[in-house]
Amino acid sequence: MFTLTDDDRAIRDTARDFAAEFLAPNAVEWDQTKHFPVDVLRKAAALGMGGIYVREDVGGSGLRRLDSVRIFEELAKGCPSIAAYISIHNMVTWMIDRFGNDEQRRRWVPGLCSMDQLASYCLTEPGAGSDAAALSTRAVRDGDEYVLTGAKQFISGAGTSDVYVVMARTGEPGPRGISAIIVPKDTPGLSFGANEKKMGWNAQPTRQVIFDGARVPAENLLGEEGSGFRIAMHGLNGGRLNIAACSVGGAQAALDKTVGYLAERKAFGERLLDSQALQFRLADMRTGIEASRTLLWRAADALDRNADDVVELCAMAKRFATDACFDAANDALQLHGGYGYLAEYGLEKIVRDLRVHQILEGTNEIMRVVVARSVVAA
Ligand code: FAD
Ligand code: 2MC
Repeated sequence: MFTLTDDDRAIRDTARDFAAEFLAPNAVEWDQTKHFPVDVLRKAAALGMGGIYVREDVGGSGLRRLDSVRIFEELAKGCPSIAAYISIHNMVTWMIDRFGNDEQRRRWVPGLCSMDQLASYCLTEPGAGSDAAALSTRAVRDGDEYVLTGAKQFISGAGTSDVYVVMARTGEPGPRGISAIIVPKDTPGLSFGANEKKMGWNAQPTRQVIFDGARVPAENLLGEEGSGFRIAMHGLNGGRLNIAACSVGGAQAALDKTVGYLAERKAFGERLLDSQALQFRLADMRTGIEASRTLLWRAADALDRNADDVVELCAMAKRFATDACFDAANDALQLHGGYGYLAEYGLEKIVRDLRVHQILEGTNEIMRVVVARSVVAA
């Protein structure tokens, strides 16, 4: 797992080169102008990054989760916000590939793999975030259609995305009354809230998704009625790893910038890089990032093998990496002094982008809930 083959390196380097050429030079500007670069997303898809762990017969790259976390680390070195959107898109695309029937796979997945169509994941509601199984958006069967009513909150890509996988209640209260339904953007009765004003993740839109009697064909049901919560959670296991990988990439980029900066900057008659106090800070940052990467690869390997402890390993990796890498990025800002606080140095953007990784795809408190359950049950 820790010795990369030539193929592993080629996959990683493709993402690294793409990020260096198309993401890094534009990241600060996209953040400031709130620009969502759909054309650049499609370039990433042309390199196989629209359906990384999706099967090849429908246009996917057929790679492993281990490849995926390495790819997202590299993409996030260029821009954590864009990397994270691509990770959400991959999560949804995989859910349709994994849980869809043949017809659904053939209809939806190729356009998602090429990113001609973009995807959003709709679980959170204004009244149900961490307690996702309490969601109240309804999907009522009416002949050969479902009629959806309710609202989803904080949906990444919403308004731009073409395909929405929506977790909605079709039955009893609790997780077993929830179904996953594919809702296309042009569905009558579907609308979007304003683009939220956010601390970070500004290069991608976040909006409410509102269903007012939105009708979709019953054939858009993913899996069985009542299996939607489990489908959503299976998607999130890999999603949590990819978000954690985005934190690793952001923090590594911040550390690399810091070493370069301290080598140039002089104070008290020496290069700041020669100060042992600051070298110790760099050592701790590097250790936090490396420990995150190591746990992440271990969890990705468990997901590839469908290991018994995969759920808690994904939660551990998400919690640990997003905390440790936020701290490392924040330290990087500190070591840049006042310049770290200026937008043009790119540090404060990384800190703002990484902050939300401690909140979304399951807050880090919820990750502790998941891990604690496995400890207590053991
Ligand atoms: P709450 O659930 O209200 O939690 C509030 C606080 O209480 C948190 O600190 C939480 O950890 C803590 N808490 C809650 N329950 C417990 C407990 N049992 N034990 C200990 N602490 C607890 N959702 C989607 O479905 N799709 C998306 O694309 C998406 N994108 C997002 C993008 C952004 C920028 C943001 C900010 C959010 C996004 N989300 C998305 C929503 C995100 O997943 C939720 O914000 C998150 O799950 C937390 O839900 P909440 O905000 O309702 O907080
Ligand atoms: N993987 C696979 N299955 C899972 C699972 C996981 N990670 N977590 C739960 N399940 C299954 C579980 O096995 C059970 O199955 P069954 O019905 O066969 O027994 C079912 O799902 C219900 O699980 P629980 O009984 O554990 O449900 P509970 O209501 O206690 O909630 C909790 C579990 C808190 C872990 C879940 O609600 C949760 O993950 N909350 C956080 C919500 C979240 O992550 N939101 C992210 C939104 S997306 C986002 O932010 C983006 C940026 C895209």
